[in-house]
Parts: sequence; structure tokens; C-alpha cells
Amino acid sequence: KHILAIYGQNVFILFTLLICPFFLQGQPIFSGRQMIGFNDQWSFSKDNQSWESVTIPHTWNAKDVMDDTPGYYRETSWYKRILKGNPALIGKSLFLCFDGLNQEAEVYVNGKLAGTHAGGYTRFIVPVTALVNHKANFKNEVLVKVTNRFNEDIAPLTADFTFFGGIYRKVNLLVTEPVHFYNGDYGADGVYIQTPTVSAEQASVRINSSLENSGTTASAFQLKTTVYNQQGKAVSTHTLNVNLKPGEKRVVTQDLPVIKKPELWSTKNPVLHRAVSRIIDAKSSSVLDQVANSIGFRWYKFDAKKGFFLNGEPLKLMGSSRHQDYEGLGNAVPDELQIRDVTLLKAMGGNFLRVAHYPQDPVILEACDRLGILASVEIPIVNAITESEGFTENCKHMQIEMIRQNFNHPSVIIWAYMNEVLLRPKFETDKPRQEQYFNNVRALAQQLENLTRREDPSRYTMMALHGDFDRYHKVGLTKIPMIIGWNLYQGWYGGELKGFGQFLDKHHRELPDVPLLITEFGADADPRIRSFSPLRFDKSVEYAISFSQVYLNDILSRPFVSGAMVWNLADFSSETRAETMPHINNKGLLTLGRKEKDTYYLYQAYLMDQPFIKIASRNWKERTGIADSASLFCTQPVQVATNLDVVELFLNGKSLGLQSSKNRICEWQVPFTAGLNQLRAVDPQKPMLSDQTSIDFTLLPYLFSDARDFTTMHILLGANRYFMDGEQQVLWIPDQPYRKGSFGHIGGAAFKGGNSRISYGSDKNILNTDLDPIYQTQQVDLKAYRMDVPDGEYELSLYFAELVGGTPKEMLVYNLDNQIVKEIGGQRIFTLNLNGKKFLDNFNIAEEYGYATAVKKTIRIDVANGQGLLLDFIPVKGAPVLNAISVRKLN
Ligand code: GCB
Repeated sequence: KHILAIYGQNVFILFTLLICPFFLQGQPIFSGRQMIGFNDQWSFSKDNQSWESVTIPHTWNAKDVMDDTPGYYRETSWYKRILKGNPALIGKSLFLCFDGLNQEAEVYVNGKLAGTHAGGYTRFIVPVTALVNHKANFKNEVLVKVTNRFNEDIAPLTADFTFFGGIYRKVNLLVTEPVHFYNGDYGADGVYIQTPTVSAEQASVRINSSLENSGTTASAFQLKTTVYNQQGKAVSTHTLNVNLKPGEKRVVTQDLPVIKKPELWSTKNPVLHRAVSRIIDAKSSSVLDQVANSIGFRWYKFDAKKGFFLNGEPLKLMGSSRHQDYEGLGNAVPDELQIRDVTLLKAMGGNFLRVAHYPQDPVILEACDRLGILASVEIPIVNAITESEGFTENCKHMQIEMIRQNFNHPSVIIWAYMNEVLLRPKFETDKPRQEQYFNNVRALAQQLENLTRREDPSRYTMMALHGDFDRYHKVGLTKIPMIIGWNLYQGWYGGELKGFGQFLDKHHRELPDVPLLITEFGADADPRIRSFSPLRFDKSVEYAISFSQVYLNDILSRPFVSGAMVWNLADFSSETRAETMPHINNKGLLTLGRKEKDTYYLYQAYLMDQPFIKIASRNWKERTGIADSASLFCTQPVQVATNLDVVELFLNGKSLGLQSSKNRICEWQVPFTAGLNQLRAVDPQKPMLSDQTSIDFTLLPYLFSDARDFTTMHILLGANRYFMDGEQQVLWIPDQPYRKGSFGHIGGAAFKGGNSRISYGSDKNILNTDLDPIYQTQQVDLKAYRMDVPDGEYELSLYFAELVGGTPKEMLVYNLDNQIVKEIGGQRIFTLNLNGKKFLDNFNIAEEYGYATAVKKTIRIDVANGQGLLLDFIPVKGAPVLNAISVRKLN
């Protein structure tokens, strides 16, 4: 009880109490290594004065990154916690282990500096033995100063993700005997396992252990390492006698007896062995320290012509990248949710995870080991470097931390170190200076490459480059790493879809000896946006589906492509992003809260081995549309993702026939009636395999006069897209040119965005709303808008936003065509008459409300004598606009 009170949490302690015979005999409580969670009872302060209670993991940016004001808190904050004195720890070695905090730390114990760390994504271990007072109940104060302020010597400098600040990964108190595996080695635990030769016949194991005697007397002990198979049977053991003088540190190597016919680790059958390393006291035979690691016996190679091979068999590496943040939590995410990401990747049929753009929580690679997912890990040099010694040293330090801390994971096959480092080349207007910058980038790359090969000759090295082949080639970066990763977005940020396959072929032609992976490809999908005529950058799920089909076909049909990782497994925070869902990058196959998007089902259809059927419009559950002329239904397509050749679809129990799949999608024209429509997609050969869903359809009248029960309609102008406002349960439809008896605009044209990537509308963050898509499209220069509604009383709402002009913000600076468009203020003034009466007089949106700001004007109106609703737009200066309109019948 006493001990439980001291350290708060703890299964670990309970464990010790139950198994530790010494305790029962009144002997020392701690024997060997204890990792004790140190995450509760912290206080947090932004000014080191007023404190609030927090639990770790914690970030101070979970909320402010989502508001309309640009930027987020990137300053210094403090965390503190009491570590109660415990006489049982006298003579032990104590360490505080931080799994990761963003991004710089100073750790103080009782007012004395115990350690510092720079870099937001790797573990660091602070020895605190000498600073802790063990007097019973003494209140030792642990104070951690943390900042996520910009520091030009720490990567990343810029990136398309949010740099949440805080102690956002777990903290542990590590207690060891003075003789222990050395904990000061770049945050690693001092045991490094290699499998120099592995075949179906036999496996060899070599282990380097870093040992320390921090005590005051010499120590004689045995280092005993045993490998256990999955059934827990010891299959190989090696014992070494070691003597360490007081204060001595030493690395020793053990070659274990070969293991015959080892069970191999593979993505299909990830058999793990367990290596347990023990330091056993020569005199007392007690275990002074113990570290356990997983081993997977596997061998692999990349071949520039034939792709990747695991255990001698060809294996296309298919999977995703992953960022570590989660809806509402920022980067402070509990283990369970993190592990679930790897499970979702596996369930998608994936076999590879690009841990991007930085090392992540240890539970991620542990899950990869267990579930059979191969992985690459990289340090966060993104977009650019600083040409300083500080930056270089910090990058090298991080690279070593990453390698040593993750050395023993069988899932890891690649270490990487730069992402699109020439995306934003500095000194564009000073070519000689730029040349020098490029030389420095190349020199840093070469240093990191050499360092990586030296640290770990058994793995591959990689750099991820964006699609400017010639730039990287000219600077010489394509010659440095063993594998090139390409981040390719043809048909998204620029270019055409067919450019993707052409690019791959170019690599194969020009670098025939360099293996390649597609480290990124993907299109945004905002699950609230759907379209029957999808366009590049419209954010519709449909565009993302057709985009992915082209990419996946091109990848799977080229054996020299070792594999590809979709960008990204889940949506992630990127504070500077605008677009339909500001502050979020929507390229995930899952939402930020890890809900499956319909695109996820397409990947399953491509990647899964088992027969698979999923209605890929199943997330479009609330639909709306205008009835086919004078009928009681509206025909709309429904897509089913499948790896079967043929699927049958049923609507309310009635067959709509068989469809053959094309690029893993079958499509039907479905006549939806008002209300619930049951859909069931079935394997005609094995009807047990099926998927079903029901779609709630709101049928809008072809002619207003057809409908006795018409109540409401919401229309997006200048848009092809449907938008579901889930919160308010409102369904928006695209506008049409005016049709008699119905509705629509008269004159004008859809607004086309001010930059090349947008096919229509604007990608600006519209202020004062979360419903940006309502305001991001508009009809420009329309003469009138007409709705031939029946007589009655109506509420009419008109939606406006000035999409042109304003302060040019740094928008989409991370992306691939990287141009900031300066806009000339689009001052426009117009008058709007409603049914002949003035409604808006000399209306100047920008002047009255500001640029890119949501404006909603509402009015009640009586419609009589069959006149319907007529809006006349009278230009005073520039062209009148209307972004959206909604009408509701009151009585
Ligand atoms: C990239 C970057 C990645 C971005 C991605 C995107 O090439 O490597 O960090 O998030 O593009 O979505 O633009």
C-alpha cells in the first residue's frame, strides 16, 4: 500500500509485490529493472506560475490549432510533478525516460538541471540518481521546461503537419541496479540484436550489449542471453563472464549457437521469437538486470528490376504512411488508439507502414512486429535544411537515436532521412548562392547516409523526393540512398493522371539500378463532399476513388516498383491548410477520428486476399436529388468495391442485375425513392458473401408543382458537388441553369479559383463558419435566380463570400507547385431585388464583411399569384455573385 501511494500508477508495482520474494522477506523491494509509469499527477503551466492538473500524454495545442486565427501557441511551458522519496531506492540507479516531447526540454530535479534534449520525436533518458532525495516522503520536484518554438537548428523547419507542443508521449521512471544495460546510449536500452544469416535452414543471432557499472565496487557477473521460440521454448543460449570496474562501461558481443530450421517471420505469418538478456550476479546468482526483445527471422532484398523479396519470395510492398495525431487529441494519443491504426492498416490488406515524417511511439513498431507489417522510419528533415553546424549535428543525433532505439524491430527494413528536401529551394534569385545551398544539402545527405550504413549495415537507406526528377538528379541526391522514394501527385496538385505511370517509367529508364518505392500518392477526400462529375481538387470522395484506381493499376502493373504507400492512412492536422476542412489534410483513407472513408474500401478491394465486397457509397447514407422527370424516383449511381469479377445488387429485395467490376468497382444506376432504400451487394456464386446498407433519400420535386409536401431545398451555386452538413442534417445539391417550373440561375458562370490547381471554386479558409464548402463556390455575373415555388410563405437564405482579393496568405505552401498567388482586391458592388423589391442595396461584401468571410442574409417572403421567387442582380461595380441559396416553406 505504501509503495502504491508513492508511485501512483501501477501494475508494475503490483507485479513486483506479487512476484518479488525479497519483499516478502523484508529485503530490498526493487530487484533488477523496474519501468514505472510516471504519467499521472503532473501540473502544467504556461507561465511557471498558475498551474493546472494534467495527465500525460498531454499537448497544449489540441484546441487552438483548429480556430480561424492563423498560428498556434508555440512558446515555452512547464510541467512539474512530485517524486516522493523512498528509502528502498537507496543504492539504485534512477532514470527518467521520456518517450517523446515536442520539441526542446530541460529537465530539473530539485532545482538542478538533470538533462536536456532537442528534437520532438525520439526518446531520451535522463539519469537522476544523484539528484533524488530518498528520505521517506521527501517531495522531490521534477520540473520540465518544454518549448515548441521555432528553432532553426532543429528539424522540421516547415512541414505540412502541426507541431503540437507538450509532453505528448509517456514518461517512465526506470529503476535499475548500479550494474545494468547502459541507458545513456541515445535513448536506447543498450541491447542490439542482429541476425547476420537467416535461411529456411538456420539462423544466426549476434547481440551487442552495452553494459555499465555505475556503482562504487567492482562487479563480476554473467551476461546470459536466451532466445525463446513462440511456444516459449529456449532454442539458443549464450553465457559470457564479464567483470566491470566501478564506473566502467563496455560493449560486448555474443554470437549465439545457430538455430536450426527457424520459424520465419513474414507479413503473412509474423512469428516472433523472444531474446531475453540477463545480467546475473556471479556471487548471489540474482538477476541484476533484464531486457527482452522480439526477434523475427527473415531476409529480404530490393531489386531495381524485379522489386522486393521477403524470404526469397516476391512481395509487393503496399500500405500507407501515418501521422500520429487524432481528432480532438492532437498528438497526445493513448496507446490503444495508436495500435488500432496498425490494425486498420492490416485489415486493409496492407503489408507496409511508412512511419512518416518522424519516429513515432514505440507501440507502433511493436504492433508492426506482431501483425506482420514491414516498415520504414525517418527523421523529420522536411522541405529544407538550415546550413548550420547545429542543424547538421542535431540531424545526425536524431538519426542515431532513431536507429538505436528501434534497432531490434524485425518490421523495420529501411532507415530514411530526408523528405522533399528540395521542395522549397532557398535563394531562388541568387543562383550561385543556391548552388552552395544545394551542395550543403548534398553534403548533409551524404553524412546521414554514411552514418546510417555504419550504424546499421543490415538495412536499406532511403530518401523521399517530390516529383521533380531532374532537380534531385542534378543536385546529385538520386545517387546517395540505396532506395529512392518518390512522392507523386500527378493529377492532384498539377499535371495529369497519366503523368504518374510516365514518371515511373522515366525512373526505370534513367536510374535502372536504383530500386524505387512510391513513398506518397493520394488525393484528398472530404467525406462530406460527393460528386457525379468529380474534378481534380474538388475534394469529392468520387475523385479520390477514380484517382486511386489509376495509381493502383499503374503501381501493380510494374514489377520494378517495389511498392507504394498511400498518403495517408488517416487525415491529419496541418494548421496552415485551408480548403474545405481548414487545418486538416484530408488525404486519409480514414478520417481524423479513424472512421473508414469509402476510399478505404477501394484499397481493401485491391489489396485483400480474401473475397471482398463493400458498398463503396455506404458512407453516403443521407442522399438527396431531383426526381427524374415527373416520376417518384431519382436515379443515381451506386458503387461497390470488390475483388470479385461480378457482383449483384439488390434494391429493397429486388435485383438490379449483375455488373462486372472495372478497376475493382461495380456500378449501378439505382432508382432511389423517398425514404429508406435497402441496398444489398451479393456475390452471385456465394450469396453468403454480401454487404448491405440503407440509404435515406430525400426526393426533391422535378417541378415544384409536382410536390404537395415540398418544404426545403439547399443549393450550391457554381458547384458540381453535393455537400452533407452532418451537424445540421442539411443536404446541399449542385445548382442548375434555370428550368421552367423548377429553379436555377440565369446567366453568369461558375467561379474558377485564382490558382491553377483548382478546377472551380476557391480553396480558401472561409472565416466565421465550419461549413466552408457552402461558400467556396459561386456563380459570377448572374443576371437572376429563379425558383418557381408554389404560393405560400417562405424563408429565403442567401449565402455570400468574397472569394477574390484580400491579404494573400501563405496558402498551400507545402505543396508541389508551390506558388503563392497575389490577388488584386475584387471590389464588387451590386443591388439585389427580390420579387421586384429592393433586398440588398449597393451591397459590397468585402467592404462590409471582409474577404473570404461567410455572410448569410435571410428574409421572409409571401409568394402569391404564382409569381414564385425571383432575384434580380443589378451590377453597380464589378460582377454580382451568389454562393448558395436555401429556401424553406413556412406555410
Ligand atoms: C507531400 C509531403 C507531405 C504532404 C503531402 C500533401 O509531398 O511529403 O508532407 O502532407 O505532400 O498532402 O501535400
